[in-house]
Amino acid sequence: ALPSVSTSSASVAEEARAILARLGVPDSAFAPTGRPAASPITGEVIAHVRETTPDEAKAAIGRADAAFKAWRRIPAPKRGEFVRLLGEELRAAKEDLGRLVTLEAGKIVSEGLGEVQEMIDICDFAVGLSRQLYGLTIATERADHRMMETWHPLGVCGVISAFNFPVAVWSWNAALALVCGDSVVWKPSEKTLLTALATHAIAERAAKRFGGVPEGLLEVLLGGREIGEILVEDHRVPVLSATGSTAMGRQVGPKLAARFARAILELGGNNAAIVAPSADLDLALRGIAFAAMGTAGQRCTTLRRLFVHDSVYDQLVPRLVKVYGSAKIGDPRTEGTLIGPLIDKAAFEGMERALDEARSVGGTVHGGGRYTDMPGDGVYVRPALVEMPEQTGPVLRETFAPILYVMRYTDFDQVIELHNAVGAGLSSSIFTLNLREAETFVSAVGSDCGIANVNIGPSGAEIGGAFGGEKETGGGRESGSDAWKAYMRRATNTINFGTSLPLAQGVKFDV
Ligand code: UN1
Repeated sequence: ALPSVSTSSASVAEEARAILARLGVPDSAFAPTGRPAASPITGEVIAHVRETTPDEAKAAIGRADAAFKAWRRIPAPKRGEFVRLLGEELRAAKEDLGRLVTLEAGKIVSEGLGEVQEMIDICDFAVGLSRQLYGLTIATERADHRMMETWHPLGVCGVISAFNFPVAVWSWNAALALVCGDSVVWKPSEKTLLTALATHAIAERAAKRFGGVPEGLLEVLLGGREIGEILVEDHRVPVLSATGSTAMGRQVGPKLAARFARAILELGGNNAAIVAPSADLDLALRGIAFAAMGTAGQRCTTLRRLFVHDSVYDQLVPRLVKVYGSAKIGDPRTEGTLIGPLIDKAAFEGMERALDEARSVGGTVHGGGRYTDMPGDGVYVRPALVEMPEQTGPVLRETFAPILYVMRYTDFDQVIELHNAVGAGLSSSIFTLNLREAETFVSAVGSDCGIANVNIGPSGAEIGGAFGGEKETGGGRESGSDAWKAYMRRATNTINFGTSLPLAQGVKFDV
């Protein structure tokens, strides 16, 4: 059970517990022997969460499978009504849930709220979509025939999500899956169990208001990797969306392929921006600062590589170094803070390793290192800007921390090649006022990423577009555009309303 809450001078843990109680997370979710859920702000343990056992996980998938069989019979616009209620409940809970994201994941307040707004946005999108799950009517070569395609619900949709967007990623998948007629089994990051419990409680409220939601439509599995593996391996889960590192994707992808399940993989990014000679440098500076330092460098869309044209390098980079030196680091609850804590000590160690390696291959490091001016055991770092002689060593991989590698360039074609010469292919951007450069960057011969922007940074996408990337990013697409198709199965139907049986391709088979 949750210890009682005193509201005066609330610590992180006390405030989080008060929110959990307000959002209706039941006492049964907690147990003294459970997994400790800590806040990266101070390192305090907020609560001990009861983990899901393997047997419970299998039972939950079974319930979800049964729920799917009932849910698929509900007309899609009615399913949309459930998602509309979910959006309403999220609106009502926005302050609390956003705050809990801050307390459990360490995001600054406006980013915590922004994450919940993203959940609301995808619900709105999905409600409209629930009346637009269009198939085609196709011209047929046979007389008195009609050919069409129909989109049907697919089954249980598994969702494995990461700590850095602890609630939004679930919603991108769940809102679409639900209107598509699927049930959803969610395995959140073991680092953000509390926001998952809170989200589940909010969804339960929407379910109660809707009435008649089949039991098991939304399930949550809490635990470590073993629990995720159960979801990956269970043949009753025909589609699985997994967000995390490329290393995780390499494990999960083949297992899904082996049982012919559909994979929606959202893996690592090594996102770059190009600053061209004509760039609006004030705008570029702000775009770069948010994309590289926001969320303490822990977005999959974080800007990690910056190519600056030789002719503007000495104007831009010293200004950037100054911004890096003055960006406010600290408690993400405090107004004015731009950079909150890293999720844990391992993240800091990864950052240190990358910076050491950068130095060893000729990089000049500005900033970096632990920021120790903080009470408690949170892991705070100074963001690092590293001037690199070339794209080599740690620049070629994703380190989930606020490190920006900066390189000079002179030739546009060459910089496009360098831009694309990394494993990941998630997001990208160019700052330029030159039409040819801008259009080339977003053309077939430009950026090879799933997201390519002009005069804004690579992060902070809205939900209307399909989100995801190519190459080692895994190829999955979530959220907007036609990403919904991954959550459904397509049937092609040919209907003969005539009295003869013409065969396609003119084949004769007279018996
Ligand atoms: C992630 O970091 O996992 O585009 C997703 C963005 C956010 C999503 C990031 N809308 O930065």
